Amino acid sequence: MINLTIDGQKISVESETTVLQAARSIGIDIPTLCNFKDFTPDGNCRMCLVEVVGARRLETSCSTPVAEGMVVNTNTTEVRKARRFVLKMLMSDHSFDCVTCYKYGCCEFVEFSGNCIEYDAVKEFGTERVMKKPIDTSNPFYDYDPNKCVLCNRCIKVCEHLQCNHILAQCDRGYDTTINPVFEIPRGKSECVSCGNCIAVCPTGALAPKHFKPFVYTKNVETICPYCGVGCTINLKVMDNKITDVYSTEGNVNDNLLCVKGRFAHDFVSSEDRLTTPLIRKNGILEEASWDEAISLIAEKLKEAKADGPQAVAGLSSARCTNEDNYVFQKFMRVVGGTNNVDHCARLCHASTVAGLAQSFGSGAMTNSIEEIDIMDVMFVTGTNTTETHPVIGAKIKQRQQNGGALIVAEPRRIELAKYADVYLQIKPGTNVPLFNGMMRAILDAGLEDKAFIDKRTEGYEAFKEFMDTLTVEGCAEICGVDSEDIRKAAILFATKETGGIFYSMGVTQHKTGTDGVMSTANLAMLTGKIGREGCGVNPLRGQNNVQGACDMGALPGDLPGYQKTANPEVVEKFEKAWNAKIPDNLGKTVTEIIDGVGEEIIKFLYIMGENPVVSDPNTNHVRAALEKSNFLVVQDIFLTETTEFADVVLPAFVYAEKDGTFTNTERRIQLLRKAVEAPGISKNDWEIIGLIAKKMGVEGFDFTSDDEIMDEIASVTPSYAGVSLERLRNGDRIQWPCLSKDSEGARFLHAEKFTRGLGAFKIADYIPPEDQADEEYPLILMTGRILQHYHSRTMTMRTPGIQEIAGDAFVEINPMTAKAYGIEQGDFIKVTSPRGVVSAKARFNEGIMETNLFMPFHYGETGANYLTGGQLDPVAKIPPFKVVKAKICKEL
Ligand SMILES: Nc1nc2c(c(=O)[nH]1)N[C@H]1C(S)=C(S)[C@@H](COP(=O)(O)OP(=O)(O)OC[C@H]3O[C@@H](n4cnc5c(=O)[nH]c(N)nc54)[C@H](O)[C@@H]3O)O[C@H]1N2
Ligand SMILES: Nc1nc2c(c(=O)[nH]1)N[C@H]1C(S)=C(S)[C@@H](COP(=O)(O)OP(=O)(O)OC[C@H]3O[C@@H](n4cnc5c(=O)[nH]c(N)nc54)[C@H](O)[C@@H]3O)O[C@H]1N2
Ligand SMILES: [Mo]
Repeated sequence: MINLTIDGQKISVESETTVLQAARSIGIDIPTLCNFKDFTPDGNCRMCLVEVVGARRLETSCSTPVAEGMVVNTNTTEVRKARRFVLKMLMSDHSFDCVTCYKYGCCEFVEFSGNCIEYDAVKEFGTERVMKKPIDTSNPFYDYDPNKCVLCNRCIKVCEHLQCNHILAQCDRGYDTTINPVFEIPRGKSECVSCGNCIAVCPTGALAPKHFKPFVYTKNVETICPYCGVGCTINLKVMDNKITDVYSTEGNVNDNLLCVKGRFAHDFVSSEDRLTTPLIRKNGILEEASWDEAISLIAEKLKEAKADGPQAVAGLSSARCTNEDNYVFQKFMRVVGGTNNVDHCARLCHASTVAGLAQSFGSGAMTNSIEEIDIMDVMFVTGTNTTETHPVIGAKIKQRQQNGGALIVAEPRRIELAKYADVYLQIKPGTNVPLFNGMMRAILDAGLEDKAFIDKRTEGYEAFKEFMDTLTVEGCAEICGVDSEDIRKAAILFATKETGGIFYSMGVTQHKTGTDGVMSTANLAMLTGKIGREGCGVNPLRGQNNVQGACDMGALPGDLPGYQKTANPEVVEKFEKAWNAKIPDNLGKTVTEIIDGVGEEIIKFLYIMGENPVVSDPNTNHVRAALEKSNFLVVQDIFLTETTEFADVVLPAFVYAEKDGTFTNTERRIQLLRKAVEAPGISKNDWEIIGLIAKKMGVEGFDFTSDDEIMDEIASVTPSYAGVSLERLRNGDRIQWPCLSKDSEGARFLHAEKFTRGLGAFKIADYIPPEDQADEEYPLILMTGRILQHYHSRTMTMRTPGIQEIAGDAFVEINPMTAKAYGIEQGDFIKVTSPRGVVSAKARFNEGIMETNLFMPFHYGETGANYLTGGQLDPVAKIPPFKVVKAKICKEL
């Protein structure tokens, strides 16, 4: 500890502290512009000058370390004079068009200037230079006005240390200095990912979104982002019932970071295309109808279908909707529909995780918290393009890597994270199981298994070890198409670090062997004792904003809320009592089985809430043919979609910004939505609509009047949510399930003392090749997935012009060598054919993809990759093999 005196107060602080930090720790405020989270304190703005007694000149407190016996004065006449000079210089170069500025009413610079009237700083250096520098308007979402820039470098720091994109630097010298992408490439043409995190930290309006409304006129509402499962907190600025801007704040899951969708893609909320009234198909055309008509028709058709028995009714719930919506939906299906045929997109997503981790650990959820990334010594990332699909988690992984964490990446494509990896394994698609087995073999060969952990916490090790003894690292490496030495390197790196986490997503789950892949992640974690401790765990990154919640709420064919099994008579009895109704005890149908059932005309009534299976399910030709035959289809959405083309009734629902209620993010955190705008037309809350149908059917138990009431019922029947209430969340409690009581905050990481199932189970998973193998007719393997800018079937993202500008067209990623062999140039249309269908899209060259592979995003409806997908499901999880599709290509003439 170091002792010093600041403004007459004696304090002692840690030795690494700066004078600025020391002063702030005792509540002395020193003005600064360039200081940002104490990153590379560079004394750049010189606002934080202080007097250090005995020093020859004033020192910048942000870059001066404390020293024993130091005496500091922060507010002397000389200090004030110096700060006044700094401010005068900055003001002389600043364009003061404040009333039209983005930061009008919330400008840190003006705030200082205001405070610094105290410093008596007036503009007295002339203004000829002001407003002369060209504004960079090249980015579709935001502008940079160098005439308002105070060169504080915060944007450079956020890009470098938090987003870890490293594109910005000070360019030019003296009065011409600006901050730009290196080589002064315009932002719109640079590697900028448009996260806008630089806007979030800019003290002035130099960085500002296009089309903003000044802050002072807006209402600000804090809620949760509706896109991916990270669950970022966003603040909506609302004016005239429209979201005019989104900003982020410190704290919360995302700690001020957002991605391009979270910050800029909310135009869809107030889109003219929103559904505003119920629609009923009459003579082939969807016509406006009243709620009464629509609800009566649905109730009548549901009664008819029920007369055919419970197999005739089915529902797809929604990971886009709240916990409250999902709870009410599955309860409706079971109590009113009399069926367990209820499922949702998790089936196409992390069904393998739910099935696999349930067998290995007893529960299928991310075991760590996002914040634990900061303390992981090694991160093993596989089958997740994290920086595009969970961008804020991707940024945190990059941050940790920059701060000394080791990184292993195994991916068929050289994704962004591969750039930073200590070991990058470019495995063939469909070879996750041999990759994990090879790593585990290498760990056993080196004697690095955690024997104590295996003895104390696991079972099934003997048989597992026997199986491992039949494998060699070389044999596994050959299947994966990588060097065995690289597998060894990765294995030893993972095993020898004290803490470490595995991160995975669709590249592991969406295979015929998805469940085996997931159990392999669990095997590796247990073998190395990297589970159940802080900073150690298995982390399936859940995809949708509320897919964790939709699963938790029991929108699954074999699970009631809280994964209580429909097959367990005690569970069924408990719910029958709670719901005062008979409920089915069988295993219902899954997403793909439901679509098949509709095609086979076994299912006569299908209710889809917030899903777009015509774009997102495998084998689009098959899905279209099935829905063509549908007897009665209800679609409850916020837009007309490819799926509503087949609907008999379309119901208009509220969207996230119009809702209260909760989403549960990927780290099991239950988070509160707050209504920000009024919904269009006569649309209604999702759960309210379901309640109306139940009422029409004469069934009680659905007359909820608020999300609070629904969550109270959820808590009463779901042990892991027992302590949750909306009131607690409103009061600022942070809760991650399992939350067993009202005074519990839940668990930061899972399986601490024991696994949910007691002992962790080693599971043998041998390599089973994917169904689709390249052959003479189909010589290439196509993978499908996502890109940063678009979200699934694009109903939301395609309504943001900037997103369309960057990512308007469908494309096929192809290695330039492969393209050359087919005479294909960048931008040419490629016709891609698989055994299931044909689509055309533009060629996009990517040297980071193997010559034998292709990659297509599945976002683009008409040219959708899902015309090509299909094939054998994983036998346990029933997930389709979206990641391995055999294909042939030719240049489209
Ligand atoms: N921008 C954006 N973000 C999203 C979404 C979105 O639509 N857009 N959707 C959300 C949802 S619901 C989900 S589930 C997540 C999905 O997030 P991710 O799983 O990260 O996304 P994908 O692009 O489907 O697939 C990830 C990677 O798997 C790799 N891969 C393919 N085959 C294999 C293989 O055999 N082994 C391994 N190890 N890797 C393989 C691909 O190269 C690809 O880069 O994203 C969520 N976030
Ligand atoms: N080829 C290929 N196919 C895939 C995948 C892949 O990697 N490759 N990934 C799969 C995965 S992981 C997933 S999760 C699925 C996603 O598949 P889907 O869930 O079908 O895709 P979304 O486009 O997200 O559909 C959500 C729908 O809900 C609507 N919506 C949004 N908010 C609300 C709301 O508050 N209320 C209501 N009622 N509706 C709302 C949207 O307008 C949209 O129509 O796709 C799967 N399909
Ligand atoms: Mo997903």
